[in-house]
Amino acid sequence: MSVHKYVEKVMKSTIQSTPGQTEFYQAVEEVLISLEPLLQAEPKYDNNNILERIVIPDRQILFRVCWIDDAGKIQTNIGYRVQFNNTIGPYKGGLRLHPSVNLGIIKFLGFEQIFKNSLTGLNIGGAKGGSNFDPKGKSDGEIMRFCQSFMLELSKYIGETIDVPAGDIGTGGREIGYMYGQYKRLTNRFEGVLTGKGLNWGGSLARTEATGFGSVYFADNFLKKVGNSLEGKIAAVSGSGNVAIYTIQKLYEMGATPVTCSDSRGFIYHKAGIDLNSLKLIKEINRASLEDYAKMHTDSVYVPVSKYPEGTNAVWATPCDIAFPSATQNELNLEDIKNLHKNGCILVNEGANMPSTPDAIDYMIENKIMYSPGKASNAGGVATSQLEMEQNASMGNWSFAEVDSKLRGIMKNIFDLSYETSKEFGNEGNVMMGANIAGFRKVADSMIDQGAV
Ligand code: NDP
Ligand code: 2IT
Repeated sequence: MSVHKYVEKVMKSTIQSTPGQTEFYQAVEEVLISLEPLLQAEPKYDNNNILERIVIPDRQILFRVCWIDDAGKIQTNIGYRVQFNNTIGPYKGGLRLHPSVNLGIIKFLGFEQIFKNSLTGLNIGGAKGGSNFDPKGKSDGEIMRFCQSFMLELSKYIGETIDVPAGDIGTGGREIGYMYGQYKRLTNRFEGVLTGKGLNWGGSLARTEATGFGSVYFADNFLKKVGNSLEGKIAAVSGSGNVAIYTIQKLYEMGATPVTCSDSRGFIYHKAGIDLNSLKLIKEINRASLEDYAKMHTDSVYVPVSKYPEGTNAVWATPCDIAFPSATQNELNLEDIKNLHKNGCILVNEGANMPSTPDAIDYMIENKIMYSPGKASNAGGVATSQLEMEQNASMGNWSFAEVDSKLRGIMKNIFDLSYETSKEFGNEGNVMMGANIAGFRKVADSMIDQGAV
């Protein structure tokens, strides 16, 4: 069988056996197609049934989460943890709290996480979890009761050497705190079972900043490779959460000017550059809408989502040199990349997971727009989570500078590995292909070593 037929066969059986999981198919298809040159060169992956095995999670856990709202009424959500692959280390990956969460979304994220975690060079396996709970508009008490109920069930399946969850959309320091408190109460164990913890109780300096900082370090490596730099660049950033905020902060530190940010309700264009303090105040402290930003900065423009042209994201119609999609999946489509290209954008560096649609990715590859795939460029978050686990295991605390310098080194290694692997397979500069092959190869070879499991 040709490798293309092999990939088609695995895709077909995945779709048949897991109906309705659109985002999961999208993630699987991107990886499998880009593996074809490796599969061609190395029949051992086909011989060992690796593709068939790697698209099926080790296990998926689905549970009911009941919690009491402020009016005393019982509310019900669905909780998930998909433990995808622990061949190279304990399961590791975030928890997403968003009304759009379903099994297909958690599976796409868990699948991506296998290869991302492999690329970090650290011993961590892939997992993801979350719930369709919507944290927006909830009181602290409601958030706490949800998190406690969620952990009541999740605690049965996790542990510092088993599975170590962390933050993702809707799960930040506050939620990790409530979940950690509940885990400790249930198990009587103070252990590094979650990452993104508070600094007083086992958290790591620089974990909050790590995904955004790491994303910018990755972009810096890519630009340097082609004799360019971040200095003087105009950057379009989407999102205004954890990843976007620290992307914006690091872009300034490296001489670029971020001029946009967005949330689910609208976007801000601020030609003078996004004011970081206002953004942190609105999002990290007040948990408010970006509309407040336009009130604080009258020279900025706020456009609500309802005013966007059909099928496009207004952030990507902004003139810029470099783009950092840092909100959510499929937020940058073909129309958007054409707009970016027309306006002279040379690099799309993904902070979010799978933010570019498949046709947008094809367009970037065909038109030689530099493209940093999220599983490589946003890996700084999970890599620093592993550094948090290391500190917990040794009961130690490292300085901000020490963690940040390790993060920089890890991002350089991920870039170099992805780039060199693209070269090895005759597609120099196709970092997506390089990252997929390099991330896969380590896990697949380890699966072969460990036999039929
Ligand atoms: P946050 O919850 O802190 O922020 C998410 C941001 O994206 C918010 O501005 C949110 O707007 C916006 N957003 C979320 N969902 C949608 C949607 N459906 N449509 C439009 N806007 C949306 O999450 P993070 O910053 O942590 O995560 C952002 C992305 O980065 C995700 O793809 C995540 O998987 C990925 N990521 C996160 C890592 C981490 O360490 N946190 C590590 C690696 C990747 P609003 O507030 O209005 O909902
Ligand atoms: O998508 C991701 O890599 C994360 N949300 C971070 C996971 C982690 O374990 O730190």
